[in-house]
Formats: sequence, C-alpha cells, structure tokens
Amino acid sequence: MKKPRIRGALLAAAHDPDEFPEIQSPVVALVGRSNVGKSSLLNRLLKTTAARVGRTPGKTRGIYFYEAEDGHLFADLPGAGYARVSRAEREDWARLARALFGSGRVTLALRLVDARVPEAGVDREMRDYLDGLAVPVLAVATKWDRVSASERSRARRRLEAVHGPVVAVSARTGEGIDQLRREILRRIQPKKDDAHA
Ligand SMILES: Nc1nc2c(ncn2[C@@H]2O[C@H](COP(=O)(O)OP(=O)(O)OP(=O)(O)O)[C@@H](O)[C@H]2O)c(=O)[nH]1
Ligand SMILES: [Mg+2]
Repeated sequence: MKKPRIRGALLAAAHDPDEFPEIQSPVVALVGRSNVGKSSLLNRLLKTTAARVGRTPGKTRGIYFYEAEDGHLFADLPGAGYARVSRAEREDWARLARALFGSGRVTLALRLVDARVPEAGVDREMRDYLDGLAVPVLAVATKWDRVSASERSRARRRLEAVHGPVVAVSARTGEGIDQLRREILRRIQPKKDDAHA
C-alpha cells in the first residue's frame, strides 16, 4: 500500500548524498548564507514548522527535502560560508550541493539575501556558484519586515542594482509569501504548449 503523504512533510534529511531520497519531482533549492532565513521561509511556504530555525547560525546541517502541496520538492540547504564553520563543513556543503545540482532535478534555485545587506561576501560566492550552473535562479530578499516603510524603495533599488528583480518577503509577517509562491509555480510548471508537444 502506498504510504500516505502529509503535505509539507519532511521527506528526507540527507547528511550525505547517499541519503538523498529518490527524486522524481522538480526540486526548488533554497540557497544562501547561514542565518539569512532559509528555514524560516520554507516553513512559511510549506505552512509548517517542520524546518528547524535557529538563533545560532548553522542550524541546518544536511540537505532537508520537503514535499510541497503543489507536487514539487523543496531542498533546504545548510547555510553556506558561515565564518565559524570548519573546512570539513565547507567541504560537506560543496559535496552535498554538487550532488543535489548534479541530480538534474533542480528546476529552480531560490537565492536568498538579507534585505538589509545588499551583498555580503558569502552572497557573492553563492551567486558565482549558481551562475556556474545551468539552473534558473530567483533572488529573494528576506526579513523585509525589518526594513521600515520609509526605507523600502531605497532598499529595493539597492538590492535590485546587484541582484536584478527580487521578491521581497518576510517569514515573520508573511508579507510577499503568496507572490513568491506564484513566482515559483510560474517558473517550475511546464508551459501549456510544452505539455502537448
Ligand atoms: N525579523 C525576521 N527575522 C527572521 C525572518 N526570517 C528568519 N528570521 C530569523 O533569522 C534567524 C535565522 O533564521 P533561519 O531560518 O534559521 O535561517 P537559515 O538560513 O535557515 O540558517 P541556517 O540553517 O543556519 O543556514 C532566526 O532567528 C529567525 O527567527 C524574517 O522574515 N524576519
Ligand atoms: Mg536553516
């Protein structure tokens, strides 16, 4: 009998590529430096509290795969490049990321940046990393609630000068989440014409 699946459920926690689940659906990967808000955003997108959120950077260790209600998967990656992580942990990140993107199943990468920090060094590393892959990328500015109303247009201009169009979201208030969900679906769903080809 087929195992009943709970929406937004954790499918696998992989600390090694050997532990990846069998991937048959498109994968949306969340990439960004430690503490940028990947897991918090994921909880909002999934309407769960399944993903572990932390005050201490480096909360997410392996790649966590979740099943979204729209049929695709989300992959929550560990935070990249946090200064205190060891060389071994950096190598782990690279190995996991290489295996994930090498699977050919990642149809979209959400590249998260902090709305108040146009581009930290690690963000640039992530941008270069993703630019080297043939994966579509959507830039997402997190913690938008921390940008005051009077600062918002200036903050957006600064972000977009570096990243191009960004979707600004707050996992705290839920602002921008519906828009992000729509953008994700628009990018991962096959176009109507292709479906009949
Ligand atoms: N104000 C505000 N705080 C947020 C938001 N999203 C996340 N945070 C806070 O930022 C911290 C880090 O959030 P996480 O979701 O664990 O970040 P992460 O990118 O998954 O971190 P790692 O797993 O360590 O890579 C936590 O203290 C969150 O409560 C947001 O939209 N607004
Ligand atoms: Mg996390």
